[in-house]
Parts: sequence; C-alpha cells; structure tokens
Amino acid sequence: MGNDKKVIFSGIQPSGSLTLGNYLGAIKNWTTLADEYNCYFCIVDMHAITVSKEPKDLRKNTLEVLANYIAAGLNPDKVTLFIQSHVSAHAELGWVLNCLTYYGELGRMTQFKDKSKKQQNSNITAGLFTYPSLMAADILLYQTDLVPVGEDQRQHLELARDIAIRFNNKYSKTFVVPEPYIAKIGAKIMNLQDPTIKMSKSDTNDKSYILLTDDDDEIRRKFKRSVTDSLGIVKLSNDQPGIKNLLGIYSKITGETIESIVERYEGKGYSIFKDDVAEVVVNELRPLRLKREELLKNKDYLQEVFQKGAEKAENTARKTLRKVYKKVGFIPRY
Ligand code: ATP
Ligand code: LTN
Repeated sequence: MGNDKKVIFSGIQPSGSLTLGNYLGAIKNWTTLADEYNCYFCIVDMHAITVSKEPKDLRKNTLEVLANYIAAGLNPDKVTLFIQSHVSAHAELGWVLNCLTYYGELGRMTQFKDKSKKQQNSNITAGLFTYPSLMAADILLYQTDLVPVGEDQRQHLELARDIAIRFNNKYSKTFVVPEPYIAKIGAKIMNLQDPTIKMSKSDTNDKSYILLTDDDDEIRRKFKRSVTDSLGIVKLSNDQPGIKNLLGIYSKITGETIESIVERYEGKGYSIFKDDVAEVVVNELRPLRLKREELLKNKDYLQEVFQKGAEKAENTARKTLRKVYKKVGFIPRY
C-alpha cells in the first residue's frame, strides 16, 4: 500500500441489517476510492453497544456488514477491512480524547439528542453521550485525511476536527486534521414513510426503509407504498420531499442527471415512476444480495479477512497511540 497515498477512514455500526441509505450514502462511494487512497473501512461494534443490543444479533450483524463491504466491491487485498473491538487502541485513544472533549460540545450533538429522545430517559448511557469522542479516536488513529460519510455525520466530523486541533495546540502537532467527504447526491436518503427524516436501520417501522436483505418483491412493495404527495408531477422541489427522495435514489444508482429523469417522466403518473425506481433498486441490490449470501456461508474466509485487517490496522494505530501517550505525559512501560 503506497505510503504517499492520502488516507481514508470510515465505518458503519452493526446495529441491524444495512439500509439503502447506508449503501448509497456510504459504501457505494467507498468503492470508487479504493485505488486512489489508502483506505480503512471499519465495522464499529463498540459504537453499536451505545444502545442496548442482543449479543447474538450483534455477532450476526457484524459478519453481515463485513460481507456487505466485500459484496459491494471492497477488495480486502486493496483496502483494510476490520472490526473496531479487535484494535484496542480505539478504546485507549477514545479515553484520552474523552478527557479533551467538553460536556457542552457532546450535549449539542443532534444524533445524541435524537437517539436519547428515543431511549426511555433513564436508559441513556454515558457511551451514547461520548460516542463522538470514540468516533474521533477511530479517525485520528490513522492520520486520516478524508472521511466519506452521509450528511448526518457532518456534525460529528466537525467535532473530530475540533478535538484534533485542540490536541495539536495543547501538546504539539500530532494528528492530521480530517476533512469530511460528502457526496452531492445520495448523502441523505430519506425514510419512505416520512420523507422529512432520514432512512435509518434502527427505525421501528419496517416499511420506512429498504434493507439490503429485502428480496425483489419486498423492495417493489415498499416503493409502491412509499409516501409522496398529491401534486402528481415528477419534479425536483422541496415541497415534494417524497418525490425528491425517489429522484435522488434513481440518479445516484443510474448516474443519470435529475433534470434528464424529470424530463422523461413529464406527464407520467407517480405509479410508473415508483415502479421504475423500484426496478433500478432491485437490479442494483440483487447481485449484492447473492454475493453476500455466498460470503456468509464461508465464515473461514470472513475470519481470514478480519484477522488480516486487524493486523494492518493495529500497526498504524499503535504508532499514533504511542505518540499520544508520550505527549500526554504517560510513562512508557519499556
Ligand atoms: P442507526 O439507525 O443504527 O443509527 P444508521 O442507519 O443511521 O444507523 P450508521 O451506521 O450510523 O447508520 O451509518 C453508517 C453510514 O451510513 C454513515 O456514513 C452514515 O452517514 C450513512 N447513512 C446512514 N443513513 C443514511 C441515509 N439515510 N442516507 C445517506 N447516508 C446514510
Ligand atoms: N458515527 C458513524 C459511524 C462511525 C464512523 C466512525 C464513521 C463511527 N466511527 C469513523 C466515519 C468515521 C455513523 O455513521 N453513525
């Protein structure tokens, strides 16, 4: 792996089966970056336990996310694919950064506000609150230049940058200050039942999202029932968030511009448009589903991939952590 290449880091929580939002907002973009950058793609299982998880579901989802990464075209010989809890430097740097992150900053994070509203009040964990400093540790350990994520992660990225700058100013230059890398189209795929909020794998309404595990007919059914509006004109408008979302999905997958799609559907009803969007999605996800199912039958191969990935990640992460410990004033053991 060329040392002169810029570094990319990103991650997904194994908090359920992945959605079309995770695929279009994150993984699909990552596959285009593998040649040009030194890429680390992580499965952030430590972030997933910030809300309560059944151990057996977490295990299953972790392997499923890894299989999805590979099935979508991330080649483990070219990029580093690994599981966060396998590299203990994440927890260790996370602690140091917790001690540099302010209570007020964490309290302003919209993801924390949204997720803590969904929990019963008494069950909001300290882990959910300090989630962003662990995320900063993930990124800063690898001297990351760019972080490809969906729009919802912009605020966390800003905080990671602030923490990096704060550390560098206090102890001297240690971390590269990372930049967000957010695509113009597909960065926020919306909920199919309420197109004013983002599609999320932890939503309780299963009609609100397309899962990468949904079969062809389920995908068609969910698009048919997706909430739009009563205008009946396919065009790009903020007053038509449902149609705007479908246009974004269609454009992101086919590469066709929104203008050209709008032109083609002039005078046609929503029902034809919805069916066509569904077909585009079905054709995109079918090969991915088949490949993932095949990979999941070969657990030995998946284990080989995550072991090799953890080794590579650990090498880099340890170097950064050693520097950090020294600068903070911890006495080295050897
Ligand atoms: P959860 O519902 O458990 O919070 P999530 O579905 O929001 O999870 P994450 O694991 O938090 O997914 O996110 C993984 C990646 O997918 C991130 O880069 C995030 O920005 C992106 N992402 C998640 N949802 C969407 C969406 N609806 N549109 C575009 N990108 C998304
Ligand atoms: N918070 C992210 C997941 C995540 C992440 C990261 C993304 C954890 N660590 C580091 C990019 C870089 C989310 O998508 N909810």
